[in-house]
Amino acid sequence: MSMFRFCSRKKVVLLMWLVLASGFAMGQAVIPRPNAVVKHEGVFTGGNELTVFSSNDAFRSLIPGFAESAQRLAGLSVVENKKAAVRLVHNPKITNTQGYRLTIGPKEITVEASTGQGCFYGLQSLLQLFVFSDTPGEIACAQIDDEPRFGWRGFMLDESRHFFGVEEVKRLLDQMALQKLNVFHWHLTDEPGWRIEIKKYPLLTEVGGIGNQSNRQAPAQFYTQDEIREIVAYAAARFIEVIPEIDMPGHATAAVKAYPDYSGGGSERHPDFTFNPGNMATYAFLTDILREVTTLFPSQYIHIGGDEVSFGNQQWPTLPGVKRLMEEQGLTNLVEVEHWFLQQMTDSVAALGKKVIGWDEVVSSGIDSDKALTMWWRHDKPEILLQALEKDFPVILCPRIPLYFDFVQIEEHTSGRKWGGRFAPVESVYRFPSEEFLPVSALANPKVLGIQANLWTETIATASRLEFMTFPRIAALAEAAWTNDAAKDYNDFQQRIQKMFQVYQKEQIEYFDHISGKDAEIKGPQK
Ligand code: TNX
Repeated sequence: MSMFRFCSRKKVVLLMWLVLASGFAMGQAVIPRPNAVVKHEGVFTGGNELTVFSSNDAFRSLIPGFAESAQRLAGLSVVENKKAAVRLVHNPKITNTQGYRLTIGPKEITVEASTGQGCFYGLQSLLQLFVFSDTPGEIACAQIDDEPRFGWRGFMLDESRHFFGVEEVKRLLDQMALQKLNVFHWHLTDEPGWRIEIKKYPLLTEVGGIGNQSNRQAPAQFYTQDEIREIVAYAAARFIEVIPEIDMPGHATAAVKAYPDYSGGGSERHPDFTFNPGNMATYAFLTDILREVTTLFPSQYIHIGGDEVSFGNQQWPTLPGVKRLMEEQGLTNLVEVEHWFLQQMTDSVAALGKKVIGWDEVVSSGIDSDKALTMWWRHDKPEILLQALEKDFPVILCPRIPLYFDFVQIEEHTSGRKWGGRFAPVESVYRFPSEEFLPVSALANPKVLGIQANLWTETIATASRLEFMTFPRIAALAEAAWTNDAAKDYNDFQQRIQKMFQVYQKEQIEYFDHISGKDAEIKGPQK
């Protein structure tokens, strides 16, 4: 009897613990996990209708977007009403421009922030609480004080290798916004295709837009300038900055297919891979292009690539213009020519009033770190990251391992990359950044502005495949970018992500269920 009683008490304790734990998880079913949550007694019960109000114009302008998402994801109808349950309040004391305070009382909810962006993030947290609630319209009382670990929380999409189009990009932006990601880096030019309309050089898209990684003859696909503006505005409404990348002097194949005068040749594997750095007209051509690009993107940055030039600069020494340039400038090898090219283009970009972003190859190019930012991608070269920081470059961390989403997610996946047997499981994305992936001294360096995942699409031909490679790793990325180590907890994330799977299902987003590990097909959808 007493033994039985002991057992049952143990069971009761266990049960209570489970209820508390699930309540705790429920109260915080937000991704990325907020940095500080204090739970209060009681629940807010609003039913199916939620009234919202703000006397601040910037905050008020966020209500329609919130209403649309709340309807779609939580079945809540949001109406603006002066006597509102949810109030959006301007609070200048919240010093982090991306931070917010969300207070949930039994009758009233307030979102406080000092900027529209902070308010938007408070609303995303609130939205998720409603979406994940088991009883519609009901959420636990709490106070959440939250701000991001990193100001830059990015995602890159390569649309040169394969093109996905406006609707898919908007779907991605929606998901980024829900998880508080705020930079969309758009890789628009590369070997297979040029994807951005440039009025002054129409052949870039008419000719350069033809083909993709799977089919060299595919009809031209690209974004018109109107479509670019539409995407930039769509992103801006979600506090996402769009940064275009026009890759140079390598990865230029599509451009020089359209305008062969500017070709610097290539290699057997990468024919016509480069722009000609010895032709002075190349600089005017590229500057014209960048000038048009700057009119489309309000970002202070333009990404000019700068990566992997050695894949196709073998013909440079044979070009008369390059020989002349080397003589005149006293350049002794091809790397110096490449650096000279990058210096010219950095100055062009500076003259256009923008800053350059370059892949980590630019760190040793002699460009001025005041005019540039670099993205550390070569995970096997930690010394380059340290050099970048020593030279005072602002840095974004996006090392292949674990932040390249064209790498597979589990050993058994076969379509996608591996590097010396390594790949990019959800958990490793979640653990980033840590000593496991980069030198300790870089971890706490304020020059590191943020982190980013990059989705290269050589092996990704369709939207469903794109989504399969992106979800749920993008959620792990968002938490890695937003949440401080003290509040990060992978086991807890594993609980919350299952709620997020329901959102993916609702939105018909293809995703990899890394928890059950089961897929319709273990390789993931090929189409
Ligand atoms: C390296 S990252 C590249 C891309 C490829 C990618 C494939 C970088 C700057 N260059 O051109 O698509 O690897 O993982």
